[in-house]
Amino acid sequence: MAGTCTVVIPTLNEEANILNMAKCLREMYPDFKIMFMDDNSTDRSRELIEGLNDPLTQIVVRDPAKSGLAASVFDGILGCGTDYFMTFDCDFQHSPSALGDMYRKMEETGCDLCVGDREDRFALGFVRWAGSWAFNIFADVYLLFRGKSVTKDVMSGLFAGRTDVFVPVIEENFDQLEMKGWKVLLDLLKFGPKDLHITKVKYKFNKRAAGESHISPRVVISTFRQCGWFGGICARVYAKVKRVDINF
Ligand SMILES: Nc1nc2c(ncn2[C@@H]2O[C@H](COP(=O)(O)OP(=O)(O)OP(=O)(O)O)[C@@H](O)[C@H]2O)c(=O)[nH]1
Ligand SMILES: [Mg+2]
Repeated sequence: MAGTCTVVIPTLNEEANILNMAKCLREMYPDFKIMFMDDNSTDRSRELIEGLNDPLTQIVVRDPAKSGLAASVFDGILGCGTDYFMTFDCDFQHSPSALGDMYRKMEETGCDLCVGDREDRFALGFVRWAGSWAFNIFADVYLLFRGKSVTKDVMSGLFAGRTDVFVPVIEENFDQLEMKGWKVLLDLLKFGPKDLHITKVKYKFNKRAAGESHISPRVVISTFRQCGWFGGICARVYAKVKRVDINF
C-alpha cells in the first residue's frame, strides 16, 4: 500500500502566495495532506485557506508564545499523522514537482530521509551562496564530530522524512531543539540516529514568487547556536558585530 503524506509549510504573512500554493499543490497531489503552520499572520492568510473548505488542507494558527519557523515545522511533523512528512516553503522557491520526486524516492528506496538538492545555488546571488556553502561545511564538521549522518545540503528547507523515525527524535530531544531557528534538518540530523538511510533529489531553486522575505541576522545566529559550544561562541561574536540581541 502506498504511504500517506503531509506537506508541512511554515508560513508568516504569505497572503501573496498562500492561495496559489494551496491550489497548485492540491491539483498536483490530490491525496497529500497540506498543513500550513502559521505564526499568527496579520494578513489574510487564514481566511484564504479556510475559504477553500478543503478537508485535506489545514491552516494551523499557532500559539504566539511558541512562535518560530523551526517550532512550526516540528509541530507539523508531530501532528501530521501520516507515514511521511515533507517540509516546503510557501513562496515557490522550492519547485512543487520536487515533492512528487521525493515521494517516489521514499517509496522506492524505503529511505528514512530524502533531501532536496538545489540545482542552481546561485539563484539567490553570490553572498547567500557563499554563506550557505560556508555553513554547510561548518555544520558537516560538527555533525561528523558527533558521529552523525551528513547530507549534501544540510541547510535545505526542502526534505521528506519518515514520521515513525523522526517523531521520536523530536519528542525525546524537544528541550534541546532550536525552536527559534530555521535549520530543521540540521537538528534532525544532530539528534537523529547515527545510521540514517538518506537519499536526495535535485530540484530547481527559484526566486521568491511574491511577498516579503523574512530572512534576518537571527537566521545566522540560530544556525551557529545549533553547532555546539564553538557555534555558540560564533553566534555571540556575530550578534555583537551585527548589534543584535542574542536572546530571542
Ligand atoms: N511559521 C513561521 N513561518 C515562517 C517564519 N518566518 C518565515 N516563515 C516561513 O518560512 C518560509 C521561509 O521563509 P522565507 O522568508 O522565504 O526565507 P528564505 O527562503 O530563507 O528567504 P528568501 O530567499 O528571501 O525568500 C516561508 O514559507 C515563510 O513564510 C516564522 O517565524 N514562523
Ligand atoms: Mg523564501
